[in-house]
Amino acid sequence: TNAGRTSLQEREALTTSPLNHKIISFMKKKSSNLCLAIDYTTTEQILQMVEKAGPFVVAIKVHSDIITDFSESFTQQLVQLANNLEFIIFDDRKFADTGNTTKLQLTGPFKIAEWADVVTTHAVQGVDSIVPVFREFINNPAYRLSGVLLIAQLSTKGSLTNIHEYTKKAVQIADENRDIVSGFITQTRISEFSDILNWTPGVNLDAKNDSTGQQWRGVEQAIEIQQNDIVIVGRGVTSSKEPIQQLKRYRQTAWESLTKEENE
Ligand code: 5IU
Repeated sequence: TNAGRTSLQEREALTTSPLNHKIISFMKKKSSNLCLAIDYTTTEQILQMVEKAGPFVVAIKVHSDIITDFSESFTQQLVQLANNLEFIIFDDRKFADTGNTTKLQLTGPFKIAEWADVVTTHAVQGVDSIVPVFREFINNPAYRLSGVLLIAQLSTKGSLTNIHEYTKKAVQIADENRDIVSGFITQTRISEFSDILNWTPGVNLDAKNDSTGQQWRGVEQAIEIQQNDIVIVGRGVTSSKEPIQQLKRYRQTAWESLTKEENE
């Protein structure tokens, strides 16, 4: 059941993050709590999918470092689509290095901070290598970057984030820095603060695992039982023969799960 879930309205009132305000407004407007993970490797494939999928999602997630023909023209087109179709751009870069290296990676050849609304970071490098670095970019209006998602739990089999103390420390970093940490990547809701959104990968309605450690579960488990807010779906949509049909199915299922109690 959704007992104890904070409604979107309450969250909107609680959050001071401009990024989360934007996301919640997209959620309400589109009746969607879906993020599409597009792990295609060419800009043409990605942009074609974004054009079709954009209206149904609140975020598009890419991995800039798997795109074989990455270019500035690609990110310009992506930003234009995001502005027109109203979704946020999420680069799943998973920073994990010293603060200085992270800074160089955010501005390096991919210029991530200029076009991504949000990026992921691990917590393993410690608070001082994360918070001041991201704060500098997020508070600078020259950059599009406006929030960071802290990886508290991975979806993969045998993940070391399952060591309880690790997740607890990650949550502490987020809880104390909610001006920049706008969300978690997590499997289950782990923070008491309702203004931090819980984004969850590892969702597939038709398969349980791949051959390289990924573990999937359904939407009901992810949203109603584990109390996440935003579903990240990849191959369930992108490997399908009818991706947009599947996308609509995930959107509908995930939104019904999220709003169940509010509608009852
Ligand atoms: N992703 C995960 N699990 C994690 C993290 C990131 O699956 O713990 I952190 C990414 C990997 C992929 C997407 O880009 O989310 C999920 O796609 P599939 O639904 O195709 O597995």
